[in-house]
Amino acid sequence: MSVKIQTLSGYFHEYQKSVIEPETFWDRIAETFHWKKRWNKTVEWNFEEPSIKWFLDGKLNITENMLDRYLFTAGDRTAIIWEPNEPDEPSRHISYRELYHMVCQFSHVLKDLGVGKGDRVIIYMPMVPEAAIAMMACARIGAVHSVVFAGFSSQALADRINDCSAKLVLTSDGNFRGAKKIGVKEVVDEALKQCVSVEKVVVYRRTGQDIKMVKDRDLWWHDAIKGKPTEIEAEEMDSEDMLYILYTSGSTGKPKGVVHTIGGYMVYTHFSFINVFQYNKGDIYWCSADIGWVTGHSYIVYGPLLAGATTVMFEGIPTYPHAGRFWEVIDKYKVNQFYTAPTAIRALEAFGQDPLLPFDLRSLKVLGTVGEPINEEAWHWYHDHVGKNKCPIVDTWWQTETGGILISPIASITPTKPSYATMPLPGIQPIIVDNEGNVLRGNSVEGNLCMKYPWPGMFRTTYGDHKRMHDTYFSQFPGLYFTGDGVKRDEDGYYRILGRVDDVINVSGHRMGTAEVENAINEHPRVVESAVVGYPHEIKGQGIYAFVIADMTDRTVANLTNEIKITVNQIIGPIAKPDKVQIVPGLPKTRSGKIMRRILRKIASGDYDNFGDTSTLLDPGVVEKIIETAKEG
Ligand code: 7RM
Repeated sequence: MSVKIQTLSGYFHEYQKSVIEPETFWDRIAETFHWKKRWNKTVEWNFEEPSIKWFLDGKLNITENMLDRYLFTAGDRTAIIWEPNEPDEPSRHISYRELYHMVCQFSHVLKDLGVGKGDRVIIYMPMVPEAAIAMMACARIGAVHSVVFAGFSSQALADRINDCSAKLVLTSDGNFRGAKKIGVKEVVDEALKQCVSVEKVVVYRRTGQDIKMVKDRDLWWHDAIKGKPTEIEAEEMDSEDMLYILYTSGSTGKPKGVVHTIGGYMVYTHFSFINVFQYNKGDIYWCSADIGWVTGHSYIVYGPLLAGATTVMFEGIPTYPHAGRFWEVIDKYKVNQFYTAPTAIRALEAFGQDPLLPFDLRSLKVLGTVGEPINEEAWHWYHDHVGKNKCPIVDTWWQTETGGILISPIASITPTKPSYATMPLPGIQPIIVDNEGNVLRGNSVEGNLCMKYPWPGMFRTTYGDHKRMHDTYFSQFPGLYFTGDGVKRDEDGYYRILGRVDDVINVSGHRMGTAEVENAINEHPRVVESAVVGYPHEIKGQGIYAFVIADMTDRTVANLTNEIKITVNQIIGPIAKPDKVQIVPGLPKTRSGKIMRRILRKIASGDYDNFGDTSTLLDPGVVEKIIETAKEG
């Protein structure tokens, strides 16, 4: 048994141990896994380069700890329950034994297609069990997966394929999402026009729609697995070998490939999963995220399957065919732990309580939230109407880079407080610094959230560009990992995440770099310059507001703003489409040419006065003009 916290004093006790003797603390947890060879050293690190290594020289295969481990003791236990988009379509229950065989079989497919240890495989698939199977098959043979959210455009997909020189793409014909049927393979075809590294494409049939199969390049999933053996030796991997790359947005440039390695990620996702959710054997756990995001990686696939859990995978959306769909699924499978995002909670809250009435939701024990700060109103609605006042809410703060949850209540153990992520998990050492890097000690302080000690699940590099990792996260406050979030530690020592302090905006829990959206807008031939900011949005948390200088010849404002939205949609995908585009005569720039985003953020949020010090503005008149058109709507 791993370390599982049972009481509040137990939490404080483990926390103390983890800070005083981190190596002993993590050794004890790591020892509960199956290693082909034990590690020689627990951790070796410095946050200057940075260089982070855990469980050095340990040899293992993560899938042996997810599949083989449960084969004989719990082979018949359900590993994955898959709920399709359409409630009438049959669901799928996949046992640990079946999952093991499916993963082994697909591992053979990968090998036979020439994929080997260290090769990169892109997974651009809808929410079907085969996507998780593909991830594990990669891990089984030592290949590195990079899942790309199936809502991203062909350009975004091509950028990711090229950044990691992937050899293989796994995809599907199409994707069912609500009332829509979306082409997926056609996006891959378009992307691959720009990618030379890809040799083969394997296509999982989901919608049955017509697609084009390219000769000698494309093959069907069901043909590929035919006759393949259902056993395969798990490749012996080093703790610090790459497990996966996941692209995420930052404040500058193109998305970065966040790299996670095997040993530490395994230990941390398992540890955080069983503790935060207080998962017990036999529980049914459901995380409604998409596997294209880190939450899907750590808390649909890796964490739960490492724990021998039953994990629900949902293909659909919260509002199809009706706004009670989530509650219907919870009752259908008697879900015990449910994990979703504030944006989904707010969207469902808008439908009132009627959609909840037909469902009893009595199976629920724990409710989780992740992705963005949860407002108090949404917290209470979730707590009162979904949890019926008897389920603790775990407000879990973490990031793609952290690999797993760092600050969160432990369900039923940590007293909760609406909108607070509460306290760090054992092994996590947060520190708050002001903008000059001074450490803010004690309680009732507010500043930049950093970490001063590594934890096993943290990322190791940004793919192909280690300097970028240093510059982005380890240079602003030397010796610390800077998260990019602002935080308050209140009078009780509880942490409340205040949101990003950099140019990253959080739209429905999805991270977007404002620079990334600006670059896409600037691709429109009429656009001269643009500035993008976030503004408060009732459902999405933040909406995207674009201020654009453009050549208006033969265009109406309506035409042009619409074209700009379409451009972003094509270049990045629907999640990046600006909610508002305002054509402006100029941008508020300082004499040194820097855009004063602070002013634009105020205007975007509908606040038109008190801009503070604007003395450095080159042309203060431009602000008045922007406000004038903003008011016109
Ligand atoms: C897991 C995930 C990370 C950013 C992070 C925060 C925000 C995430 C919470 C939160 C307040 C939370 N990974 N964030 N969880 N803010 N409370 N419980 O979301 O890489 O996509 O985003 O999301 O700003 O830095 S992510």
